[in-house]
Amino acid sequence: MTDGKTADKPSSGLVPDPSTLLPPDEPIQILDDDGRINAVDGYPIDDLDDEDFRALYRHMVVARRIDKQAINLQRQGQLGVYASLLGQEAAQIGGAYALAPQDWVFPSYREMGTALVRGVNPGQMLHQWRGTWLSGYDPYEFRFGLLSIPIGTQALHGTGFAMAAKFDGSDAVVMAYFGDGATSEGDPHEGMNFAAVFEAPVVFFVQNNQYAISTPLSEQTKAPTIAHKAVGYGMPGLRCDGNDVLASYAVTKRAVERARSGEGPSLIEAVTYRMEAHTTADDPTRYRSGEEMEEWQRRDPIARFETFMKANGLLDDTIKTEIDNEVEKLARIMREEIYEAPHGDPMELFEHVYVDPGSMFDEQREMLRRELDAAAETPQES
Ligand SMILES: Cc1ncc(C[n+]2csc(CCOP(=O)(O)OP(=O)(O)O)c2C)c(N)n1
Ligand SMILES: [Mg+2]
Repeated sequence: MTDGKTADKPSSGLVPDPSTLLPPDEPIQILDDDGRINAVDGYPIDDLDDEDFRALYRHMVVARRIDKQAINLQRQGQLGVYASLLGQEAAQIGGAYALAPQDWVFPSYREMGTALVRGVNPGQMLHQWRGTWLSGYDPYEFRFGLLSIPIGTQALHGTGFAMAAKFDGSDAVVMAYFGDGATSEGDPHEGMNFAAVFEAPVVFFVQNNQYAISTPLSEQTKAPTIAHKAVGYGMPGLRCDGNDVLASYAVTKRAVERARSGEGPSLIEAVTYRMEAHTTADDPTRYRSGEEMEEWQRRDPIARFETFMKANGLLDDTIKTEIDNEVEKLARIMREEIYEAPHGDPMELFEHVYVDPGSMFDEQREMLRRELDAAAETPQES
């Protein structure tokens, strides 16, 4: 290995000029609030044609409606819990649309929209929320890793995978998704640092939805923006209006192309808002105001894109029927998968954790077994 960029050396040794890494003053926006396209230098979308616009719209609307179905399944007692993507459709769909089939996604738990773009069966995704098993799909089939519930761990998985892809000479790019809250955790820090040093082909896609459960962004970080954190790692910080599907696409495409051409990782901050509760177990009225919700409702990602679609004659009955049919099909698949699925055995928690479990682990296992036995003997209220 002689070019200094390959496996035997971590990096090219080039130290970037920090001013080239800074995010733009304002998040990149291509589709304005009135649904008009304003071209932005360095973020072209001329590779998108009418079919792509239709596909982006269809994915967003289907994601929203499927998400609602998942919430309903939880309310019916079919799922233990579920984390909604409502409000984050543009960030997820636009970002994922910039990926190539050979690329890999390492998702957080909120990535139903990203999963749909990758072709994952949403019914199989729900097994993790039901507790049947870790997932129902084959990650290798869709190049979509398992949903990561521990915050930010997938940043490490993504970086490791990207480093391995580079060592193998593959042209695959990895997208690791996490939230604003996760940027305060150690795992994303280590993942981003390693990725920068090893010039790994990974894009860190942060959906800044303004909250980590009840903790607002203002209590999460003193950084000017999340994208500014990239400078400290030596990678570009990009920032987009995450409620603008075209900006999410163009900004991600730029980062993906950079990674694929061997120039290393980037950090994207997609500025968006979680319109639903954190999960079905949360009550957001306890920590955010109705005015704030209304303010973000006005920036609804689907409404804005719909204005663009209508203005350009792209929204006809054919696409509406296509969407209705797809939603009906996916909702049926979700119900069929989940209604018949067994509940997982809680004792499986202890399997596949340690090669050599140790005594404390054994004690915990026995404690849970005793609790389950006691619960089984206690008559249930009907
Ligand atoms: C390591 C770890 N610590 C704490 C939690 C509990 N927890 C679940 S979600 C969450 C907030 C995450 O917020 P953010 O990263 O902004 O993602 P969002 O849920 O907003 O998409 C926390 C603290 C966890 N799952 N894992
Ligand atoms: Mg968040």
